[in-house]
Amino acid sequence: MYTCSIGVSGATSGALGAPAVPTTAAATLTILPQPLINAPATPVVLTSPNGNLSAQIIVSTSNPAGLTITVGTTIVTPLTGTWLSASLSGTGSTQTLLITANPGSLGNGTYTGSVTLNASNGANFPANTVTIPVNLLIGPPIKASELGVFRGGNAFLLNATGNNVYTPATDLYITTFVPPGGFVAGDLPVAGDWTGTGHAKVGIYRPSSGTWWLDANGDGVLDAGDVTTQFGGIAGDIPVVGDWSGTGTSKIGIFRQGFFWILDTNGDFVFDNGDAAFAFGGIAGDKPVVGDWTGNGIAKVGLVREYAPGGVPQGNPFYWVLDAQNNHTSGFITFPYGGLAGDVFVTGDWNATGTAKPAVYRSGSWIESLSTAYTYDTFYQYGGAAGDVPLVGFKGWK
Ligand SMILES: [Ca+2]
Ligand SMILES: [Ca+2]
Repeated sequence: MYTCSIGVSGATSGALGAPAVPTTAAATLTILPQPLINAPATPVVLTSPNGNLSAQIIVSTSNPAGLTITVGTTIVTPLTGTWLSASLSGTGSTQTLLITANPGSLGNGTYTGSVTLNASNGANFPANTVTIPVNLLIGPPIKASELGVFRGGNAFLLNATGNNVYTPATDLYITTFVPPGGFVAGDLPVAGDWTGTGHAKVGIYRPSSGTWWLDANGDGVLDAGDVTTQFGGIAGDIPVVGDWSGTGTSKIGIFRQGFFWILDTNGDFVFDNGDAAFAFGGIAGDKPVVGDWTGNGIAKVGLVREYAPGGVPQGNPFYWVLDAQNNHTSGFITFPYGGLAGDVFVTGDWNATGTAKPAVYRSGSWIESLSTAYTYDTFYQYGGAAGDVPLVGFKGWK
């Protein structure tokens, strides 16, 4: 509060010449604390057609002067006119801002806009403003993972129609992707979107030499457009495939000696600077699994573990430990799933939600979880011939 006084005085007043009487008037200027809007100004990312098209933000106001204020919103959508909307609900010092995108017929791309919060007590007494950027990402639909098996040690049977049943007319049966000199016992199938075209292609890992042959150009034969590389090769190395860096292509890796992960993070198919090597695991019998557990586009590691009281494992693996935070040390997702003798642990985005879910492959039955509740939800029969090795086509086979 500021105070002052205004003095009025003069020598004479009017024609009569009477002396003026000085007077003083008090004046008071009161500056009240400004009302404040508190809300995070971090960008809101909305995605279509898979993902979230709305977001809720808590908006609080501090109003030390006790004025009546109303929070309003101003919406800016520079690239188009109508895809972004916002509304406030609640009253008092805490309200909820709902930001919603309506993609309509917008094409693939990134659209930017913003929502600005403003407030006033209605008497020309504005609060601060908070501008929240909004990014709308529209991309191709996420495709569900599809089933497949590696059969007879030399052929890929792939459910390329995504219907989870064997369909002779439309499924892929690839017998022509063959390593130089032919298959040898122990060759393992791998699959990934080696080039980012939006579907998985096959490959082969040879444990005895650490050699990978990847059908990068997806034509079903090993030819000039493909990848041949060395990565791993120590006895016991288990091949893993995932998009370790979220760039949209599948990358190779190795799970070594039950605890050590070597991942080709930079995607050049050789181990070099820029790649990742870390410990995660270490109880005897740990089985590696990988997948995008959280839906942020980055594949992460996981294990399926045996019951191990006092560190002494016993029984079959059944207990999943997923490195959801991708820090290899904490914040794990854990749950039991499967666990019969012979279960093969696989993962996939079975229902195109954007996150990888578990399944067990059991003599040709695929027992899938369709949510991150990690419960048994459905099962399909695909493969099941003696010796079939399950193979998941992340993002489908074609
Ligand atoms: Ca090829
Ligand atoms: Ca590399």
